[in-house]
Amino acid sequence: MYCYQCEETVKGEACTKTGVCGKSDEVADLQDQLIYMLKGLAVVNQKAREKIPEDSGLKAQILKFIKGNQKTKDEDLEEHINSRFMEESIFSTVTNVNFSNSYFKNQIQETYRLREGLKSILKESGVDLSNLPSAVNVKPEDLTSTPEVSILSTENEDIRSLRELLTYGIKGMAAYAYHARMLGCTDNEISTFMEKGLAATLDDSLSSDDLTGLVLECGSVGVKTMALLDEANTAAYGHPEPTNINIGVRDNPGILISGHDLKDMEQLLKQTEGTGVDVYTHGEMLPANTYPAFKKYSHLVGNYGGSWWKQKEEFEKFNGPVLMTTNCLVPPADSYSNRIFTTAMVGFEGLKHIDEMENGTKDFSRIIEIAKNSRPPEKLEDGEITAGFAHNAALSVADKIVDAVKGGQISRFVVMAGCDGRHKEREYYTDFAKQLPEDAVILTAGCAKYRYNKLDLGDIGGIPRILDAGQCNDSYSLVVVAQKLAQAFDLKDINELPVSYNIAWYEQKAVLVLLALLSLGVKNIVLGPKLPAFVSPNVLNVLVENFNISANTTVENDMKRLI
Ligand code: FSO
Ligand code: SF4
Repeated sequence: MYCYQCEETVKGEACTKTGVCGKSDEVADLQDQLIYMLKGLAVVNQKAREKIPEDSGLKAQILKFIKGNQKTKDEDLEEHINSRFMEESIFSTVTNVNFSNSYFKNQIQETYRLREGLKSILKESGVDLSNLPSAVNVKPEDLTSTPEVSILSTENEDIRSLRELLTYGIKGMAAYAYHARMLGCTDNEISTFMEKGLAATLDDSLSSDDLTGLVLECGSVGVKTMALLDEANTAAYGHPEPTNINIGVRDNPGILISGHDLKDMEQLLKQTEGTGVDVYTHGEMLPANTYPAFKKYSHLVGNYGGSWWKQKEEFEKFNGPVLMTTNCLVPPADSYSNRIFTTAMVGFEGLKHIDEMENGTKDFSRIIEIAKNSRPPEKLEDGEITAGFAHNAALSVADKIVDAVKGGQISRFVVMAGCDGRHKEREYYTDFAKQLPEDAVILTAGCAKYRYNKLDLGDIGGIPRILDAGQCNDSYSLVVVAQKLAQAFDLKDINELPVSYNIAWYEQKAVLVLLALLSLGVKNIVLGPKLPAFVSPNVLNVLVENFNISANTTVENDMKRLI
């Protein structure tokens, strides 16, 4: 294995024996093989998209094949040629999503079947499929002896770096596009970009400049993807509202739900209503407590615990079953693994999995039955945290914010969005939040907030000093707010706002968020706790020259340069 896609990679270089995340050598290799197969499928998809407009019968033929061959639920082929399958497969390779050998073996076979089926239909229609990259023709049984599957097969370290940066951005995009799709929102531009980007990583004729252009394009399609997911979430569940979220417990048995999938949240709340079982959020599901459609359920008690990496200790104490809807799953201890359920792309050998049914819904009754016989959760803490400042709520107090800036009560906003992680060095973010001047306001999204969202930082004229927009994808909200503030202050460039960026990253969704910010022209981002291992010195230079990105240093030093 050679994996360096996340921030916690060994020695800031790569995991080569086993993953810090718990991923085995075999699963890491299978993930690389799947990504390689998907690149081949992306090339074939592109060929189909080119041909369909000039061959009306082809579309019906492909649709018939796809529907008969795999679990795609795509209705409209032209829009969604294998898109759901692609999104699911790519998403499953994101850090901490799926650890299951059998899942990846099966997905590789599915990719092969789809690819070969599409190829034979295209050949019959006279499409020339010669001179295509070998990923278009490789057989699953030959993957282990195919050198190109390995990241290291790209010898030029800058080309390798850009290919991986693009691939990881696409991984984040696939995850967000999948959640939007679950709520009925799709965009053909996103699907075609994912294919274009994956195919580009196989193309030896592309230069560093070409790939850099694609990396930035990934960021701008990333903005669209986050906007689409925002639209999907808010259309289905309303706009998040400022909410004081309970972090204590009640005496009933409970179910803990983690991850990002709000549709799973909705179904769980509906199915648990009136059963005597409470529902608590964990990690990235915390913002669900701020959506009007979920707040109306009195058995949604609040949030339990902290961010993803604390789950071993916290799931143990929760006593009831836990539903993992997306990352981040930590390989569970035996003591509680029998009450962990995975769904969607999350997988771990031996854990129980809830699949979607034919009608697109899920049956959580097995989880509810276990909950009924569980002890209530053990109390971890008491009190409340405030969240729900996505763009709609933040902009509803925009006048107040603008006045506070003009009046000097607020001197600066610091975007401290992104991720949390296991390592002690992330205490930096707690210390940074504590040491901020009292007239600075934190804008956050993602699980990074758990490093400081329980601190009592107070408010400025009724505006909380931590404005939490929601999940990592809700970083989009922060951009909307920054753009509106720039308008209110009559500034042409958002970099002229009194906003600094001190961002923490961990996995590939954060890579997409970062690329999205760069595509919007955001400069001077400080990134930590470590710079990505997959960014080569020359690629870093490009980022420094164009965007003045830098690594975080010490709290004292960064405070001076950011505030
Ligand atoms: Fe990931 Fe980061 Fe969303 Fe966290 S991007 S790690 S679990 O902030 O949030 O999925
Ligand atoms: Fe290592 Fe991160 Fe890859 Fe896991 S995802 S194997 S921790 S680099």
